[in-house]
Amino acid sequence: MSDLNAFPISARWPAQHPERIQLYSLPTPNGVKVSIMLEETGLAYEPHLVRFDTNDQLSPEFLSLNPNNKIPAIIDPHGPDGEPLALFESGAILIWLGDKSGQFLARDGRERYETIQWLMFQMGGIGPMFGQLGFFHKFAGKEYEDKRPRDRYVAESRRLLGVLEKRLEGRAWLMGDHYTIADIATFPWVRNLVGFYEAGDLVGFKDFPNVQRVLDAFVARPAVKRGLEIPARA
Ligand SMILES: N[C@@H](CCC(=O)N[C@@H](CS)C(=O)NCC(=O)O)C(=O)O
Repeated sequence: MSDLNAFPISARWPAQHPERIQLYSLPTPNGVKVSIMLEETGLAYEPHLVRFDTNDQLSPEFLSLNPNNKIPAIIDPHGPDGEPLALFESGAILIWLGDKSGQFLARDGRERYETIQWLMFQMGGIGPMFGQLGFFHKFAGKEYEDKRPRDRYVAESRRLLGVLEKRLEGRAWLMGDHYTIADIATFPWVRNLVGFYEAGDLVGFKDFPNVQRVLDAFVARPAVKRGLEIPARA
C-alpha cells in the first residue's frame, strides 16, 4: 500500500482509502473536469472538499501540493513508475488520467495531438477568458463604471464561442465521433458561462447552435451529472 502520509496534505485531508486516487477539489468549472473524468473512466478515487470560504487553498497543507493555490489537484498512489504521482493543473491531470485509463485520449498518432490541441485551447483561451467575463459581469468587477474591460472579455468570449461553433459543425464532439478529454475540459466552462455567470444574452449564445447541441449532449451523460456534484459541498 502506498504511503500517502509522506504528503503533508494528508494531515489536513486524511485518506480513508490510500490505494485510491486522492482528489482535492470543489465543484467549480475547473474542479469538475477531474471529477467528471474520474466518473467517466471508473477509476477508483476518494474526493476531498477544499473550501474557499475558509481559504483551505491557502493552507500550508494544500500549498504543499499546489504552490499555485488552486483546485483541482490529485495524488495518484500509482503513478507511471508505480510510485505516487502528485499533480495540479486540470489539463495535466486529464492527460494523465486519459493515459492511465486508456480512455478519452488516443495513445498515439494524430488524434492524440489534436485532442491535446483542443484541450490547450480550453486551458489557454476559454477558461481564462470566460473566467474574466464572470468577474466583470457577475462578481466584484460588475461595479466598475468603466465597461471597457467587461466588453473586451465579452468580445473575446464570443469570438472563442465562434471557433467552437465552427469546429462542432457536422461533429458530435470536438474530436468528431470520439468523446475526449477536450470535451470534458470545455463544456463545464460553457455550461458555467450561460448558467452560473448568466452571461448567455451578453455573448449572444443563441448564435451558437452547435455549441448548445453539444452542451446538451454533455450534460445528459450520467457521469457528467454525477461529476458536477463532486466533491459534495458540505
Ligand atoms: N489552470 C488551472 C486553474 C484552476 C483554477 O483557476 N481554480 C480556481 C477555481 S475554478 C481556484 O482554485 N481558485 C482559488 C484561488 O484562486 O484562490 C487549472 O485548470 O487547474
